[in-house]
Amino acid sequence: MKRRLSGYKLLSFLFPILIVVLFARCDTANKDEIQGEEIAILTDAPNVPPPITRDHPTKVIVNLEVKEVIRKLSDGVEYTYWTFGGKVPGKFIRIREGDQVEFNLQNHPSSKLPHNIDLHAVTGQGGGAEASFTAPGHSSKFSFKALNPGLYVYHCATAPVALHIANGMYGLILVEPKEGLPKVDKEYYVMQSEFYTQGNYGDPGLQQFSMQKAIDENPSYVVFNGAVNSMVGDNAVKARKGETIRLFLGNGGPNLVSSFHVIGEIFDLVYGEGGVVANQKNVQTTIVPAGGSAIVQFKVDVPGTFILVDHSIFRAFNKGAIGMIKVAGEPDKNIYSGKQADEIYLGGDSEGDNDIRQPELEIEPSDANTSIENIMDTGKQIFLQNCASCHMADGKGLENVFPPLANSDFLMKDKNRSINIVKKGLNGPITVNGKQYNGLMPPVNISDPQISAVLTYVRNSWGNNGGNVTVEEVKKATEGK
Ligand code: HEC
Ligand SMILES: [Cu+2]
Repeated sequence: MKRRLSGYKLLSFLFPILIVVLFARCDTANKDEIQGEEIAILTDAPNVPPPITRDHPTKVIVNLEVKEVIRKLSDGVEYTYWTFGGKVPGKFIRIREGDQVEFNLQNHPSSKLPHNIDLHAVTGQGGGAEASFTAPGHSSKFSFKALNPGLYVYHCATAPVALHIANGMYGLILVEPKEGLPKVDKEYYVMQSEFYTQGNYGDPGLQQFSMQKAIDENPSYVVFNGAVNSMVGDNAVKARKGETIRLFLGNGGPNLVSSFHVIGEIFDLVYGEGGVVANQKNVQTTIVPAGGSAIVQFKVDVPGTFILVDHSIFRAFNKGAIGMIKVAGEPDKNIYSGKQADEIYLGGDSEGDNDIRQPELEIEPSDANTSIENIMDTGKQIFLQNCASCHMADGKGLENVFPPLANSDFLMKDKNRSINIVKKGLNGPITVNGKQYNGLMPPVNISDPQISAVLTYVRNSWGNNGGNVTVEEVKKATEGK
């Protein structure tokens, strides 16, 4: 009797524990089991689908449509893009670690070619490439389990692979870790890539692909989000002072590695190569490999326009790799004062140093009776030594920075004004050939005969037709000014 009772007691004591343990086990099992299903929200750059708040994996259905479209590459320049979702880069896909993804790749009937998709997030043959090979007017289905969290590139892998990528077939898929990413205020999608066109940067019209330039890795365009200026001016992404921004960075290549930098900001955190561990703090420039990614996070402490660049810097100013983040809010003069003074600085401590800015060769036009050929020749040398570093040797200037002197309506309109510009410098907004410039040209420290020669050269070169500028005219124009 005593024994039976104690056995019963033991059972009644253990039973609730058993139940709890069973339930707990069920519960953890459920958290790793696929529950329900949903259709993935896909977004065009620079937008990112909302963070995932689920605490369990689900079946996610991704419907992605391949389309070949003609779109703007730059002002007056078009290109036939091959796209995942109608734009370059392709749609941003956001899923959760452990999700079971049903992937439907649809190739629009208007396509000329078959396409497929290789997602770097996929564990399996070709990242899905063979399974998703799809002829125009067809749709393919395959499934994968998102085993590894991280930010991954996807791209077309149909032969010739390099051509499909060069024409715009890439995008990003984020596999959020189970525990999610830390909360931030703004998330944006920025993908760099290059375009290899028959024409040079800015050559108008519908541009054809150049195989030779692609093989030489010499792109005409390096851009963020598929086109020049797609993140500039009204297309800039926005934030408010005090907010924390996360950028999901991708690089579609096909060839170049990006040295990604934001002018006037420091990345508080970098998740190198798109992994899920922030592995570095306080970074100025981060690498985004071709076919790879990175995540950067930073708080914006002051208002302003922060320029995104590939710090391989000719790509930024000459090939299009520029974007903008516009941060609104009240300035904080403690963190950044803005310009506090602009004073005359003569350099050195004695008069003797003042000839530093003189041309190395003293080129003086000899006599008033020299031939026009002679003056043009002298003027050209003065130009190359004093002006070409900004206005370029061919007088074409630099887009948005240095106005052209070649065919310049502004230059030719007013001879006296052009003399004064060389002598006194120029700043403030001007319009040259319909384009706005707002820069600063310092006074050029040359003699009156030199000004007369250089302006005679400039006003009679590269399509300008303006007669000569005499020394007398230079003297008169600057008198009393
Ligand atoms: C340090 C760069 C720099 C140098 C050197 C320079 N310029 Fe300029 N120049 C500029 C900038 C910038 C502007 C536009 C200023 C503005 O936006 O107000 C300009 C404007 C001009 C303009 C009027 C705009 C136009 O396109 O017609 C003329 C003319 C001109 N420069 C001539 C010259 C000549 C001639 C020399 C050499 C003797 C020279 N510049 C040297 C930067 C420079
Ligand atoms: Cu393709």
